[in-house]
Amino acid sequence: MAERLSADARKEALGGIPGWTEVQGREAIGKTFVFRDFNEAFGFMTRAALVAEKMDHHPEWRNVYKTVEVVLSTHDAGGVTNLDIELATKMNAIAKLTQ
Ligand code: HBI
Repeated sequence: MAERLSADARKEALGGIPGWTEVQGREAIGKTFVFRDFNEAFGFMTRAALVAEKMDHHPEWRNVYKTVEVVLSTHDAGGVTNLDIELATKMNAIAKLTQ
């Protein structure tokens, strides 16, 4: 089971994933992706969903038109783990391909 990251480790990890920040009021990280249109936004979600399923690690996300708000935390660990950092990294890579 993935280990919960300490506040310092979380801050350190955030340095390596551009655009991701701590979520206020809970141990989670978040990022809002903005795409050209809904088609691009949903394409991102489709690809990210397949990656998440393969990892067995799933995002909390909300899509409004061309915007996708993502929050990541590891529910089983009660905080942020390396799985969240890994999925965030992969989401950044997918977003680059679809923007
Ligand atoms: N996704 N974000 C997140 N956090 C979890 O703890 C988690 C998950 N997806 C699947 C999953 N846990 C399974 O391991 C458990 O539901 C068994």
